[in-house]
Amino acid sequence: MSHDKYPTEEPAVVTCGLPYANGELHIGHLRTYVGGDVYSRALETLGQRTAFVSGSDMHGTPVAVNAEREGVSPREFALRHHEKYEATFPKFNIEFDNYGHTDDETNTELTREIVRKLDEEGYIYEKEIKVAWDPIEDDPLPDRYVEGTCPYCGAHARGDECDEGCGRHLEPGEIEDPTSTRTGNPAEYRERTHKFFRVSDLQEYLQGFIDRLEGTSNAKNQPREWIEGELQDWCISRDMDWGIDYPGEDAATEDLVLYVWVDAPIEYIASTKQYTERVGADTYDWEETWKESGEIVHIIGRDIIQHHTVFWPAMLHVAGYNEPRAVMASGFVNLNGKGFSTSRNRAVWADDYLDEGFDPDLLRYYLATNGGFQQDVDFSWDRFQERVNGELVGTVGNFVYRSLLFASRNYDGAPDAETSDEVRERIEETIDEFEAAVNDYSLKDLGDAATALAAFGNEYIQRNEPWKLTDEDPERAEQVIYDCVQLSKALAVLFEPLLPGKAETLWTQLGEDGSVHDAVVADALEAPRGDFGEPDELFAKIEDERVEELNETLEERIEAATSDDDEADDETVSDEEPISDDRISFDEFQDLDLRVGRIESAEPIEGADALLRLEVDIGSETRQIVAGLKQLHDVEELPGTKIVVVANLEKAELFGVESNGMVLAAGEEADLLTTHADAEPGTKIK
Ligand code: B3M
Ligand code: ZN
Repeated sequence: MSHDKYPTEEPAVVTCGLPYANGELHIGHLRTYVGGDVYSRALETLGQRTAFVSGSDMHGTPVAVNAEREGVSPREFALRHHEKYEATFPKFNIEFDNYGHTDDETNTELTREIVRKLDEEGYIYEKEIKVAWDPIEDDPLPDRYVEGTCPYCGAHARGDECDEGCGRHLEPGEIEDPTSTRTGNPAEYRERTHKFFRVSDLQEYLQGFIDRLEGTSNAKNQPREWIEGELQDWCISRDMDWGIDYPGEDAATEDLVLYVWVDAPIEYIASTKQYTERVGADTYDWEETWKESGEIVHIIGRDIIQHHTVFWPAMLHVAGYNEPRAVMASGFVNLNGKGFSTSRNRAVWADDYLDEGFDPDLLRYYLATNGGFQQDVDFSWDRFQERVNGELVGTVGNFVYRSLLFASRNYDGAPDAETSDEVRERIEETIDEFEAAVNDYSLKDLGDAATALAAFGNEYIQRNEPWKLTDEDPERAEQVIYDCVQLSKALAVLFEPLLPGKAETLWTQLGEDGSVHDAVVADALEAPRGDFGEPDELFAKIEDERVEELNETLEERIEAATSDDDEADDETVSDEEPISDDRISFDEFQDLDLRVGRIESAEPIEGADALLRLEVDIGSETRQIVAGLKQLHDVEELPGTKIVVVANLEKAELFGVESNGMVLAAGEEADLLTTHADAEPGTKIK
């Protein structure tokens, strides 16, 4: 790997996090895959040799649990979803050079080879640990077979991941109050021998790695807390049937499979290897990329940063592979401010979008540029319409259509002229912006650069009014229109990563040879080829009635999902924690200093998914308090809210931020406690 600016001399590989082969794809999932496709196309447009790979994640409890619910074998279940994904991605112009899956031979062999290597290097050891067990069924309960309370933040969590709270990876045995997700039985812990990867020995290496890492700031900053704190070793085996058998013959490993997070990222390598096997090492050599000097760029969702910046580079390093150059971690896509929910049908499904007959490029544009890559974005059909009609129809489509129509009607194509200095310089500037966007890992900047060039085109044609010049000054008219054709050609090249289908259509309309997918940035300045006929409009306006219909369908769905939520809440009433039998004395109660407070300000804490830093007025002073409210409240609405604070709680430090007190809230949704008359901040509660 180099840290030279792109394009570099080395081959690059762009990977996308592997989707678990366990359900339908919704447009929230697509953000990562669109992002990866755009980024890899943009690298190629810069002239970087690039492979774009991914595959389906077939193993682990996310697949096994769902297969069991359906009563089919995990392999059959996973393959069915794998095939569906493989067919769906191209419908969004997401074109992997190789899309494999983790259960195939290439990945299985490579995984075993890498694990053996970790062992040979002395990084694997055995340890007896406690694992969750269903005592009634006498079954082990790895990962998603168990749920309970996160020991770090107290949120409800899955066995291997605090998915609703702090986002941490949880080791077997860590989750508190475990119950089986299969039977609802309370789980117990049993002693079992498992295999561990000595990540704790790699602290120094990982610190250097994280300093070198490029990509989005969340991926570069969030891991510091894990790497600089006490690094835990990582349990890499599981008591399960479904997965890659733990390599080795000894009795201790006989019933073990590898933890899914071992073989999943190895698929990045295996998939690249399969690509080489197909096209030949002269075209693309996977070993050069992974073992020598390639630029490895991982594109993932922000919930799996730890796996890609701690466990994965640790494995690569010990196994003698190259390290990732960059990790781009995307935010989530929300619906009306709340996350998509696959199980509750609270989603816009990939198939729904296609069934509506919308062009895939419109969604690509929206997902890739509707905010910074690492920000959470809200999906709404209104915003979708606004951006399509404003930017794609109004700016881009409008400019190229009027330019090509004028050119074809008056000159049967590009007139005889040369590009003016003004237009050449403006295109050069856009190429520089395009290159800077790739080097900054910013898809939004990439889109903004190209859209701004189209806006310039509109302004240019309006300012020069060629329709007035055809009679008055025909030569000048030819010049202006030639410039517009040149700008259109540049737009085809520079929009290709974001809008591959539309860019190809425009390329054909321009009468250019070959495919715009093979064009590089320098082609944006090459002379247009010449003849072409009347164009069709590239984009069509989305009408208000259409949006109303789409909103109605979506609202009905969200309402249904919400009433499911309510039902689910009703169910939990019976699971309510029993009232404690341990009575406390009035004096003990008096020890609590509860005060009325007023939130003055609320801001997120870098790296913490759930936490907010609050400034709270408690009368005599303003306190800094850290509270897990981020995902449950509208952060901007919080200032001004009256709350109840435990003022004499011991100070604590969360994510490096001191918390001086505690905010009281009820239940999973953190319903904030307040007063109902006008008690002032500082008033004691008794
Ligand atoms: N399948 C988790 C996820 O879908 C996992 C990613 C693997 S990437 C190597 O978020
Ligand atoms: Zn947690």
